[in-house]
Amino acid sequence: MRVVDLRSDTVTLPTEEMLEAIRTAELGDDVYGEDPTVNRLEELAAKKMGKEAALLTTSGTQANLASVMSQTERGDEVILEAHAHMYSHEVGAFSAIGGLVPRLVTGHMGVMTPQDIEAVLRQPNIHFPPTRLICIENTHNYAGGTVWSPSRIKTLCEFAKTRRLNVHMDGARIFNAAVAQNIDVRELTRYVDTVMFCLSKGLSAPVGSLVVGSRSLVDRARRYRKMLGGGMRQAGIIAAPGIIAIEKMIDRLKDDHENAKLLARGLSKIGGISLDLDHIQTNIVRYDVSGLQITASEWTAGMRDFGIKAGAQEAGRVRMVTHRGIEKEDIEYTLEIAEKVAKQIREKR
Ligand code: TLP
Repeated sequence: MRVVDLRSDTVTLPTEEMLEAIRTAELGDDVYGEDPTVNRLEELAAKKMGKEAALLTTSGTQANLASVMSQTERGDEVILEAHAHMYSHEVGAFSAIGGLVPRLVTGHMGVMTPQDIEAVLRQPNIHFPPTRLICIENTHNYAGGTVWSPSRIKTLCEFAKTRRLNVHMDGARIFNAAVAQNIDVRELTRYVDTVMFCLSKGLSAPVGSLVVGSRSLVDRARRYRKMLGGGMRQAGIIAAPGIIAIEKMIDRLKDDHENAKLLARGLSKIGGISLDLDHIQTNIVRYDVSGLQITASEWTAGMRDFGIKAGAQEAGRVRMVTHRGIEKEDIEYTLEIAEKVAKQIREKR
């Protein structure tokens, strides 16, 4: 059966060139700082993001955690958007391991303004956990891959500095945000203190994420990575495909964005499915099937019978993510099946 896997861009497999780079990578013990391939990746990542230093981690979750721990003490309060991945999808690591107290702010399409944050800031008081950090997510996963613009980031970070708060950016898909806005990624990283980004999503590398920031923050994050069990030895086998991901896999993200728009336009025409086309800015398509009077998992089970894999979320929310390996024809096929499944559901009622 033809299979179209739209659950996530994390399902992408390494390219042939990546596999060859893994086989031939120069290796050493990275806990001693002696893996030349890891060192090369970290230098490249820091330069690409316009920061002093970088740190390779095992996953986005570990990179986010090491980043926030390097800028906080246990018992501190951290401001996050209400649907932030760090808050909702990282097993509570943030509180369970970092000892941090979340303060949630509802943004608009994943973006928060200084006014939104001002509204939850309190004067220092013996009763309150001290607020230390603001976390932003670019692109914002739950809002449907929506982007923060450079000016929104600048405004927020300038505000944060006046309140002596640091800003961490969960940039798991930061290159999608840069490509969608046709800008250099440094426009998005310039004002924030730390950024994490993933090699293993749209960029197709098999494993790994990076933390970037000032030398002193990255040194602290390196200690926390070790504490979290992320000190790796011959990690050059992870870094080698990561270098190719950064050097060669960014420009093609625009194809994923075009496919996402095509998919969204098609889905929006199917009776019973609703979605807001303004939210389709990168490679994530979130839509609601409640109009068909079914749950998201009933919908994804119906699609799966025809080989189309999608992610079911709460109530009627479904997510599809475009990535390397998904071509225009796969989107057309997905739309054909979606129409067929929707028709079957309507006829059964
Ligand atoms: N997101 C995954 C799942 O966890 C949902 C996905 O398929 O989208 N920040 C953001 C914004 C993310 O989307 C993810 C992964 C992470 C952090 C965590 O990265 P990993 O999975 O490498 O720990």
